[in-house]
This record gives sequence, structure tokens and C-alpha cells, in this order.
Amino acid sequence: MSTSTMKIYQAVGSPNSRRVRIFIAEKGIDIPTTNLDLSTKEQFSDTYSAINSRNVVPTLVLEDGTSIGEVPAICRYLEEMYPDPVLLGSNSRDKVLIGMWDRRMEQEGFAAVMDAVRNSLAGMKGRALTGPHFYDQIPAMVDRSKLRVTNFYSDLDKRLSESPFVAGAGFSIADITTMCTLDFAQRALQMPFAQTHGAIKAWYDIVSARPSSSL
Ligand SMILES: N[C@@H](CCC(=O)N[C@@H](CS)C(=O)NCC(=O)O)C(=O)O
Repeated sequence: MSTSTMKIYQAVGSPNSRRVRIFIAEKGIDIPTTNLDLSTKEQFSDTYSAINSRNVVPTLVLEDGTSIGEVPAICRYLEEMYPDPVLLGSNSRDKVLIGMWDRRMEQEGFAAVMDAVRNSLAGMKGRALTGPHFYDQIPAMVDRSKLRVTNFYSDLDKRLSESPFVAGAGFSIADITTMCTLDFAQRALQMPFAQTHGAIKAWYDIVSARPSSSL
């Protein structure tokens, strides 16, 4: 389905952009895309600053020029416009549970990986936090962040031993956030989940076999 009225600004290697790319693919929609090169700091250009004042990707721009930043907000808009298939829940209970698990995966997993990456990589010097302001790295945070990632894996394995998908019986945005977290931890931190985490492995084999995961 084509949605020629909207536009997505994103970056190829960005895990937050990947969350939205997967969400869009799962919806079966097609949104014209502009790629930004974060390595040349294109997110700070005057043109993009006018689109996203936090200088982060992704951003969804609507036909009337409204800019929507923040992955959960972008996905919420797309869910309301294209309800099928449901990825944010179809009744009050499912909606809040999916919201709760997605936020937990973001805070306990995704943010921990990001903190470890941004406080350790040479290329992130002065960019320990995203956004328009510049923050020095705190190397002492790296070990703690990695410990948080290790604990996240244990907690996730327990959760997935009780539930087929992160937020319950069906695939949802919480699975997208979690898969992007695990893949980014492996790629940028060389911290894959342990193969002894059998519940994560069984779930990961299923979610990563979906065609959208290759995006
Ligand atoms: N909370 C934001 C986070 C967006 C974000 O941090 N994006 C990263 C890429 S994954 C970015 O734009 N980085 C630019 C930079 O490092 O300056 C969201 O949900 O969209």
C-alpha cells in the first residue's frame, strides 16, 4: 500500500530507524524515505534541524508538514492510520500491556546498550547522549551499562519462558524493540545473548525469521 503523502527521515545503521523500518514493513505500507548520513553529522544541517529540533532520526513528516519524532509516537500514528495488522494491541488490556513491555524493553535493554556504546566508542566522543547538546563520555559507565545488558538478558529469558512473545500471545511492537536491541548489542558491543538462554533463542529464531527483520 502506498502512502505517498508521508515521508520518513532515517539513517541506515540507526537501530531506532530500524525499529520504524520493521514496523512499516509489518504494516505492509510503503513510505518514501530520505536517508541521513549520521557520520557526516547531516542530522545537524539547517534543513534537518527545521524538521527535527532534537537532531535525531527517525522522523515521520505528514502531508501537512507536521513532524513526528520519537519511535513510539511514529508507530502510534501509523497504527491509527493503518490498523491492520494490529501491532499496538486491539483492546484496552492488550494496549497497556504492550505499551508497558515496549517501554520496559526500551529502558532496560535498548537504553543500556546505547549507554555502553555511546560511552565507549571513539567515534562517539562528545556525543555520549543524542540530541542538540554535546556531552562527554563517562568511561566508568561502560561496565555498569554492560552489566545492565547482562541482567536484561536474564530477565528477558525468564519473561520469554513464560510468554511466547514479549508482551503476550502475539507479535507486537515490543518484539520489534527487543529484536533491534539484541541485534544492536551483538553488532556494536559484541554482546550476544548467551546460547544457554533457551527461551530467548527460541523466540529470536521465530522473530528473526520474519521477512521484516532483514531491514
Ligand atoms: N528517543 C528517540 C531516540 C532517537 C535517536 O537517538 N536516534 C539516534 C539514532 S539510533 C540518532 O539520531 N543519533 C544521532 C546522533 O547520535 O547525533 C526516538 O525514539 O526516536
